[in-house]
Amino acid sequence: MSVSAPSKAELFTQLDQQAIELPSWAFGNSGTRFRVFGSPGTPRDPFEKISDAAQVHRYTGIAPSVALHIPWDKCDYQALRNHAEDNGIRLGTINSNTFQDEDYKLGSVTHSDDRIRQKAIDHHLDCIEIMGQTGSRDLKIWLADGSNYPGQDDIRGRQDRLADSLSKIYSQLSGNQRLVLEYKFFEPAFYHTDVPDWGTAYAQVAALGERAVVCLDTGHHAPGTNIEFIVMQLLRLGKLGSFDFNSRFYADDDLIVGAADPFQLFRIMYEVIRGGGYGKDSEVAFMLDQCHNIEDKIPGQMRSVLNVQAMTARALLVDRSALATAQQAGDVLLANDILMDAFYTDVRPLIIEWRERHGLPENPVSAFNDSGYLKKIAADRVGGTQAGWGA
Ligand code: RM4
Ligand code: MN
Repeated sequence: MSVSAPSKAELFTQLDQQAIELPSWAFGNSGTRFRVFGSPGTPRDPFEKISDAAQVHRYTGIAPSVALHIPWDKCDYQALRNHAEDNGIRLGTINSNTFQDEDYKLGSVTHSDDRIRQKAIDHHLDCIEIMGQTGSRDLKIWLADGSNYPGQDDIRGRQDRLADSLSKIYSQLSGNQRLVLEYKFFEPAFYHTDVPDWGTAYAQVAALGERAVVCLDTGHHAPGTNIEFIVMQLLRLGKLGSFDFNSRFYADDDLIVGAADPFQLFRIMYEVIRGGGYGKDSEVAFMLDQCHNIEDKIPGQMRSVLNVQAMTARALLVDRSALATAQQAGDVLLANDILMDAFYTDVRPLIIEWRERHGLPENPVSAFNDSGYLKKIAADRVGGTQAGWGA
């Protein structure tokens, strides 16, 4: 059955179902290989990161959870969970980290040394234990594993060891927990990466079982890649687990999502909706994976979630029944027009009305800026070490 453009009431009901998870690391100082610029009031521990993330939800209404990175966010997890709940949000995905330890120079879960491979597996088992305490559903794995020179290592042997390590990790999940494998085409390894693309991630998770799925980070593809095609294919195969949203101009730039190419974000959201990946019956998780190097972090995160909301609203407006008719008739230009018509719709007044109905400010970013929160944390958070990349 085809679906036509939703009425305003239907659109609002759909927008009510939006939930975007924030990355704890977006609130710390982070950046490029060059200078990491600090800002006053930057969190000094995971609790302060959660307080800042709660501000994003308070003003936008669509960012109810925060992803943690282990060991960056190592702390008393029960206390952190209570702190999140006291602030009206919850803890989300647990991200493992096997890219900052001396032992992992030549690989982690793919390493040929049994001791190092076991150490990397054990780290994931610790993460699963943490998930029990935080109440998290997803264990997200991104690996820096790869090689820099042809012949440096046996790329097939590494793939076999990857499969073996992942199955050991997967076997420890319980209930509705999921293993989410993220791919990235290059960096830090430059010759080959062990999980470079969606096909490899798919092959690895398909071998594990139903609760193993793929994470699509929008910054992890070669320039010109048709990302919405990958979205369609993973949804079609039932293996799209989650998104890491960000924008790129060149490599893995981790900029505000929708900043570089809002049209691409629209196309992605259209395929998500068309493929059943949006709404209460879907398990697809929508997360941000971003770094704010020169802009204020809290409003930077707000801008990101608002960009996702705006492109979701436009994608929801596509008249899918008219589109299907035009496609079936082979009317190339009309079909394209129908899609573009939704993309060109100014949804700002609609979203302002949606916010009004939820008691949210008309302009979340300026309401936050007027609240004095940034001034307050700059004054309060003195002393200690600011959290940063690797904190
Ligand atoms: C990686 C990858 C992961 C994120 C880390 C911080 O490039 O995108 O999702 O956890 O960066
Ligand atoms: Mn990512």
